[in-house]
Amino acid sequence: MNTRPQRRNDVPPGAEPVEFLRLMWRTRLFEEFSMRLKKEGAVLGNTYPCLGQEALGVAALALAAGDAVFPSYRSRAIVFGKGATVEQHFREMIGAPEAEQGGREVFHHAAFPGIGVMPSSSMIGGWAPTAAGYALTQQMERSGTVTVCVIGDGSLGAGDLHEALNIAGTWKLPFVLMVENNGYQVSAAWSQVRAQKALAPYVAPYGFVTRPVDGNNAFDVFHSMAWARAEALAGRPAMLDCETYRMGGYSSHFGEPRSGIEGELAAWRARDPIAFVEDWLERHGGMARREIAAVRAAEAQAIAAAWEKAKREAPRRAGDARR
Ligand SMILES: Cc1ncc(C[n+]2csc(CCOP(=O)(O)OP(=O)(O)O)c2C)c(N)n1
Ligand SMILES: [Mg+2]
Repeated sequence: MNTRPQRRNDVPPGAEPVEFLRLMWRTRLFEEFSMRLKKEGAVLGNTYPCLGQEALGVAALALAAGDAVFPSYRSRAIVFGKGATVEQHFREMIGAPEAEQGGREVFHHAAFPGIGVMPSSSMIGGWAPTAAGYALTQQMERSGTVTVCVIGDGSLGAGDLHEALNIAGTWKLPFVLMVENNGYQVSAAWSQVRAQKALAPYVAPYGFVTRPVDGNNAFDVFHSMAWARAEALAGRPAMLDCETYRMGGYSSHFGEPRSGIEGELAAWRARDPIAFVEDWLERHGGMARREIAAVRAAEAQAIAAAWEKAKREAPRRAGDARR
């Protein structure tokens, strides 16, 4: 069942690497910004930063508009990749009247169904059965679209994940399981909670084709999702085992619960997914360093402007964390 194609580094047809960079900076800077707002007491919602895992969002750029994504709480990049905006996120965060869920949902669970971003859950793995159900609808309606269920590797221990995978594999649903395999669940390293780091060996027997992915390489992520989508549509549910690393804390309220990680953190920092694409753009993409720096600056400016706009839209809520 396992499919192990070569990892790929070439430019995917139809994709613009500079778009990869925009998406990754948007994610990183937005999460830095929202963590700062929380620290200042300007918002209630907590952030679960995907620092170091931003390249996984590029998977959204290999999807069709009608495809659905059920994200994890650390999947901000793929939510932005599907087209959710920073403004929409700020509206959720401050409970603006125009917010998609009226601001009643914690913003890391905010869904934007119109663009295929579906609801997550506080119960890890809890959204897998819902995602499989959505894929069943897609199959019955012959919609030609797929459902991507994103989970952290810690969800392997959740029973409902296995129920969903069993049915997705048996019924050959147009279902893609994308694992943010960062090797930790909160402070527990993978070796404390499972026998093998890779999740593919656990998922393949349910009837999935699987592929190991360098989750810090945006190009590999893009190719892999294009492959997985085609497989799932052809009646072969697919699983992407994306190896990556959480370079930041667990969340804005828990901070960093891991200890003794200095060595591995330094090693993964040297593999920063944003630096990887920036180097590629300089070496192969014909961009000067100042043009590359301008991408980041433009995203930072857009985020600050979106926050100012959100505050104007809902002046009674923004800046008042007690509500
Ligand atoms: C069913 C359930 N059990 C326990 C928890 C508590 N919990 C929250 S996050 C988490 C670990 C998740 O790890 P992982 O899925 O690897 O995500 P990561 O934080 O590494 O991105 C746990 C156990 C929960 N939310 N739901
Ligand atoms: Mg994890």
